[in-house]
Amino acid sequence: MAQRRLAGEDRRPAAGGRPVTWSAPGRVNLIGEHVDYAQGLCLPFALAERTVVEASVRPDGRFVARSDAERGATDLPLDDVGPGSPAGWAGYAAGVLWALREAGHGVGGMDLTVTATVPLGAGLSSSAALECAVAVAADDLFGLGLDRTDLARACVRAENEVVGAATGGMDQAASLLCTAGHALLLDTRDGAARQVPFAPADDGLAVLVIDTRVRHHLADGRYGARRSAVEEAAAALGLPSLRDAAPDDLRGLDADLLARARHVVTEIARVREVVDLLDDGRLRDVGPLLDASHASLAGDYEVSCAELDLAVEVARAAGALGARMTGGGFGGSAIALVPLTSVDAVTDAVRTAFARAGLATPDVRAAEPSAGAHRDA
Ligand code: GAF
Repeated sequence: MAQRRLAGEDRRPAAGGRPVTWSAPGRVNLIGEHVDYAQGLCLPFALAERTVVEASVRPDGRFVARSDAERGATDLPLDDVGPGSPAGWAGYAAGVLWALREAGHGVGGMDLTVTATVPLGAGLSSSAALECAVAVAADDLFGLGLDRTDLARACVRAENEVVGAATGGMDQAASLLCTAGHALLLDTRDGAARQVPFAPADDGLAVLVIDTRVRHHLADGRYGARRSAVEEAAAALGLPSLRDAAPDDLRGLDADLLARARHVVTEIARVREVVDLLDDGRLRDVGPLLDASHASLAGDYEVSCAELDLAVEVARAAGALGARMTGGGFGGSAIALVPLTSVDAVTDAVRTAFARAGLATPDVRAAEPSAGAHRDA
């Protein structure tokens, strides 16, 4: 499906021409969970699993999309794309074109065929991967010349306004800005990003991703309720966000808001500690911070579930240096930092524990810090 890139062809519209492909990765977040809508710090890295879009311009101004995961095509005039339309997975893709047009960019109809290796609903950002692949395709096909921050903004608007999921911006930034061999230190207050060298295998380690196969849906109420609580806590404290709140500042909040706010404040502090350790070449020492993150997400933030807790607990008992849920939670995936010598033992222990509990077999695989969105060669 991928075709060779010709020199100087990057921004040439392909109207009537042969289709080419763009792709964008899913991500795991090493730490900094549920803080991106509180102007916090996150530390995601891109997965090798990607969503590929074969795309071309449609001179008739229609948006037509097919996916290998669905029967049939979505086909509507681009003028009919907007909040709630089209419904379902195509809204993430069409929504990007809508957001680019809303921002005043000259985007027309597009034909898309989507093939994904990012598992859907696994908390690994399959939605952002689709949005970002479409964004880089549109940028190239319509010669927009936008930078990645502008593209990320359009992807977030697609998700917030067309799909109606009130997510923050971490996943889109990760999919567009991550580079191979690095984690991305993302400051969601001002969008500043720094590439932090991250190559677990060089330290004899692996980051295992354990997909519990419990599927979540971020457009449901629980994610939005957490976001509202965090905004309410900041307002009660008279702050624009919880970014600069200290644990002592939270006194006076009622018990529920206090717990939610305490997660955000402590999680941002943990990101700083992990980055300091990585900068010092001490990846082995981040395990306890991953554990503390999980405890905070499960206890104070209540976004874990029995299957994620089981994966984390069993991975640690079998030799992981630390483990936590990753992504939005309520299902999806956990990560475990594991010595290479213990990868098989941890994998087997998790699978066995799930089987004993009568649960579906989790998918367990090592994550390789990979490249962000690009046009395929
Ligand atoms: C989901 C959201 F899309 C992100 O914006 C982020 O809030 C994450 O959950 C939790 O850290 O992936």
